[in-house]
Amino acid sequence: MKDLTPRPSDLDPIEIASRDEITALQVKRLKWSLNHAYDNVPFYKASFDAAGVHPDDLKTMSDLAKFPFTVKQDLRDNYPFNMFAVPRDQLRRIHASSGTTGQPTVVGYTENDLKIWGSVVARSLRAAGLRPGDMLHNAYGYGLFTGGLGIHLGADALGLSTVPVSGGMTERQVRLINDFNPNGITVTPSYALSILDEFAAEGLDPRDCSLDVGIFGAEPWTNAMRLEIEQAFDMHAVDIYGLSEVMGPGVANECVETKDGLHIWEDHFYPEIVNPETGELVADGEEGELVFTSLTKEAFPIIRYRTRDLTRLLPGTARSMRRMEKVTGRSDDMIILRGVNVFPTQIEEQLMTVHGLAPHFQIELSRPDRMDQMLVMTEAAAGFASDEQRKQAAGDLAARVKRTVGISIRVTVADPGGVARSQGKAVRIVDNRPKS
Ligand code: DLL
Repeated sequence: MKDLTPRPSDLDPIEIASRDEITALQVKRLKWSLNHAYDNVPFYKASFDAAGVHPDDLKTMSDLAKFPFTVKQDLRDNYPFNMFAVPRDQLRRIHASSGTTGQPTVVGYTENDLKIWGSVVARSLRAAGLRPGDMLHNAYGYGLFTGGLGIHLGADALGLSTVPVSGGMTERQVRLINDFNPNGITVTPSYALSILDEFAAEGLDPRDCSLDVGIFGAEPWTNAMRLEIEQAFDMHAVDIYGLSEVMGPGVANECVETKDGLHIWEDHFYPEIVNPETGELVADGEEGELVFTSLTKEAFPIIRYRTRDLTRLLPGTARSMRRMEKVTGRSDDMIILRGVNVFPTQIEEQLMTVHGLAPHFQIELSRPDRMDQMLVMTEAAAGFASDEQRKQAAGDLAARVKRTVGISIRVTVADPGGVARSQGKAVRIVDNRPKS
């Protein structure tokens, strides 16, 4: 793999500034952001007042813990535009979550917000090893989803030439990669695997293609999956994180030279980790739920937003800004199986080590006889089609999960291509348990 380490002189000075400088900037910006939210969004005025706090109470960053949380339901209750802090004519863009689980969440951006979004995505793409003049194959979906257009903004800001291919039409993805020779690809890790399958189906070796780096996010994926993708394409694979409520992609990104977790662009997004049950702050290094406060957003300031994503904060390495460990999963995706907490990423981690299984899977939950059961639906890797080989692989996966996670599961191994694919975020859990 190519050495893609960016030159220090190419970085934004704040990326390698001292912690004192970063904190001073954060305090200044946080004061502005709290006042901006309080003065312009009735929801924040009411919630701060109810908690007995005022933006003037913030003297240091630790005072932020006195302020109330914001949760997804608050955004739904204020559908579509009541969380916005600027008049409608100041808006330049609207995005929204898919809303498959209820009322969609709508977010907005001013011109300045778009500029900042472009700058943090540019920083992310540069951290991944891309440089001005490179070509980017952008296979995140374009539309209300922030992935496609958010990455596009950053690619423009960095000076890349973008192929705005969006998700889907997998044969065309492969053709364009082979014909255009892009340096990088941005795509969900699960859809990257579908693209990989298409290379194989066409008898092409993905290691021969031009890609030097893939920038994967929008859903959880493991280091085991990183290795699989890196080896298959002979390219670097780095993690990009973000959420619409906080901005979109580019809230945090891994550096290609270290690949040790995602540096949070703390000059714009302030992270905290709380205990998901009690809401109490936990120290850096401890696992918990990630909470974000925007420091510079105009149209849609967000204060102490409970992301439901589970991770921990770590000190900076390649940059001064703190890192978040790869997200284990969302608290909503945590399965409690006969008392044991399980995340789909734990199944993925084991699956990747089993010989003869392809890296695709879906988890089906059911409750026969009032006992929860987990069925992991996998598929055979090409060349592992015999009944004997499949039986062995299924048994191997069940044994590994039993040993490492501590639960008994059933495993099916379908023909290659037998597990449902997505063109964006993978659907990992199919919950057939009766609704209580
Ligand atoms: O998924 C933004 C995005 C687009 C990020 C492209 C990265 C690349 P939403 O649709 O609002 O926004 O979904 C946000 O997706 O709270 C996480 O649960 C999950 N997520 C995003 N990035 C990662 C990641 C975009 N790198 C939700 N690892 C978040 C794990 C991720 N989960």
